[in-house]
Amino acid sequence: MKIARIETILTCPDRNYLIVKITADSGLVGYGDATLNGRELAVQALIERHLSSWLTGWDAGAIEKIWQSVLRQQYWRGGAIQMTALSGIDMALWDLKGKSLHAPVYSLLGGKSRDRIRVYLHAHGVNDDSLLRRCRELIAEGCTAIRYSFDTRDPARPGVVYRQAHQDIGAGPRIEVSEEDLRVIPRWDAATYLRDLGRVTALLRTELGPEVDLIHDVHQRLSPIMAARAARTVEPFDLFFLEDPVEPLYKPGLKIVRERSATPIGVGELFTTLQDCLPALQNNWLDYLRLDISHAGGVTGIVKAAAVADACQILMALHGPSDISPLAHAANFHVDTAIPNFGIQEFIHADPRATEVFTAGYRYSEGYVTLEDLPGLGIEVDEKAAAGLPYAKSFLPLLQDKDGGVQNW
Ligand code: KDG
Ligand code: MG
Repeated sequence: MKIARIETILTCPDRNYLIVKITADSGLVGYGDATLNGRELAVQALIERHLSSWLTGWDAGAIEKIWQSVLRQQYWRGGAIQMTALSGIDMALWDLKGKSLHAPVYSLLGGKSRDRIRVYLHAHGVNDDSLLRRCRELIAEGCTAIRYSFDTRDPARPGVVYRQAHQDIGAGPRIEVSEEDLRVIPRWDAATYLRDLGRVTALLRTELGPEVDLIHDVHQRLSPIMAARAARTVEPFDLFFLEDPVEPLYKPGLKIVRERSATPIGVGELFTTLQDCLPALQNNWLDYLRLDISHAGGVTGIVKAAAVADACQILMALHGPSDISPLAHAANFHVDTAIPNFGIQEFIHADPRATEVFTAGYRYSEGYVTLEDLPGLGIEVDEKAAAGLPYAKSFLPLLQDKDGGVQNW
């Protein structure tokens, strides 16, 4: 089975997704997700203008060889744009292989380690009451793990609140902004946030009881010592994990957090290679590795990283935000089904418009996702519907401190 064509489909069923479509000489088609939120056009150009004609004619079944070739031929190692292109191609090749063998991808990865996948959902509140209400709604429908977020008051400007960018579908504005809105940079204050974090976490634990697993994403904003304080502050309230407490490019920052608190730590959505993860894995500076399957080498890259994490007794909690398509969510679930060291999976329900483009290859019910037993990744793409929903330029936001200094959003 040879690669006859590699194409991309850029579509916006409510948010932008870049789909890789690989057609084999037999006519069989495989789909992958190469979405890099806010940089979709760069990845599309890389695939269409640098990679697709070169890879035409290759043996579509030789996934590892293609993976290594794309990685090494570019010479300029790693980086989110290149690794996203590789991830989308890899995912489409696994989809194609599964379809050609009439086998779900998980069965090609060693088969089922589990029958269903435990997921966590997002709850955002603009105030304590609305957050509690949202958490209770999720719990009532069977959810057992919740990632909570909240808005933070601006102490320098009475009445002004930093509206935390979040992904709780239906609970307000999404994380992406227009170019115009990107010029208005919100302000955020670390000390106020830390106080809120302690208060809100205590409230949730008291009101929701000991059973529900709680997760909070710091989104890389704190200095190592402030992050250590955050981890200690939430320690009595028994978090499932505290996510991205520090800037992940500087990995020893995690050591400072680790040495000062027993709050479990989840990190990894900004790592694009196994080598990025190694210092944190080898030193056990984290408990949950949260790689993104569309940015860290696709199914091939994630399975390799999971094996190394397993050797270090670290569990996988793959990134499953709103900005990956149902194809990448499905790829996550196939890996989650097969690997031994599964911890939990982040999950966001697709916007109803996405269901016009992607068929459903998995089902969510009461805190768990179950894969349908379909060949490949199990998701089909309605290309006509995708073409009717064209790309809409959007950006990830920016944040500044009280004094105007640039901050991670
Ligand atoms: O595009 C950026 C999002 O993927 C990211 O902000 C989501 O941090 C995130 C998470 O944990 O889901
Ligand atoms: Mg995150």
